[in-house]
Amino acid sequence: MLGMLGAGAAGLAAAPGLQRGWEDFLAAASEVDATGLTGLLPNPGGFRYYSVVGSVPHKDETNYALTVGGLVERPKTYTLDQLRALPRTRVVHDVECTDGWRVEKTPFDGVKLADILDDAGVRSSGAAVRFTCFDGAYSESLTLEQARRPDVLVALTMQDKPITHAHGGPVRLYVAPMYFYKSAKWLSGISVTDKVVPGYWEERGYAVDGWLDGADRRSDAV
Ligand SMILES: Nc1nc2c(c(=O)[nH]1)N[C@H]1C(S)=C(S)[C@@H](COP(=O)(O)O)O[C@H]1N2
Ligand SMILES: [Mo]
Repeated sequence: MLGMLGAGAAGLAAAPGLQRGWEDFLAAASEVDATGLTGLLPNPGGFRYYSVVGSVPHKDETNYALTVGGLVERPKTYTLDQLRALPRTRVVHDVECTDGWRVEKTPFDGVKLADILDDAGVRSSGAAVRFTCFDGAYSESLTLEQARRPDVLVALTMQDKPITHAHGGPVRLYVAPMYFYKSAKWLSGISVTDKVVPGYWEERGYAVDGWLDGADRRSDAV
């Protein structure tokens, strides 16, 4: 671990312009950090980077795809350009992880999940939504009522910049009123189901309803 930190610091000193390299390094260090040492590094904006797998393929406009299926009338696959062309919504909310860190007033921008569900036409048997990721491991879930909130986004930007690979780009889910584990990174699949299928951390003890303290749980709340 210390070897990795040293190599990263040396790389930064040699090439201070390589922001993306530094972010990827921090992401990798954060994933294997059993010591908390990466918390001492200049972590951009107060975020930690999480992944449940060691490496995730990079995707961009040439190979990204978001598949929408399950209990819908019109299954569909979006390219990144198609997603970017849809009407956008900006949500500013505090991000909070169950590990205790938070980043206040973080802007996210993207397509309302509700719009994507409406485009697909949810069947009357649909009651929940399951999200899958191109890391090949993570998954998440929401009830249909939660999924239709106006503050739940298929996000394309974070802090008004394209979502970086380390933060789950090019496309991640953003569920503003819930703990950040609900905001699946590297989003690749949206499937309407007849009941909630617990996600990766939910199978390991996290609450399926990940409401933040003080969240307004009414379905039309923003
Ligand atoms: N695909 C995927 N999405 C994920 C996770 C993950 O490990 N893999 N971790 C979750 C958790 S617990 C948190 S706190 C946030 C962290 O997002 P960040 O790495 O952009 O800070 O992503 C959430 N979404
Ligand atoms: Mo988290």
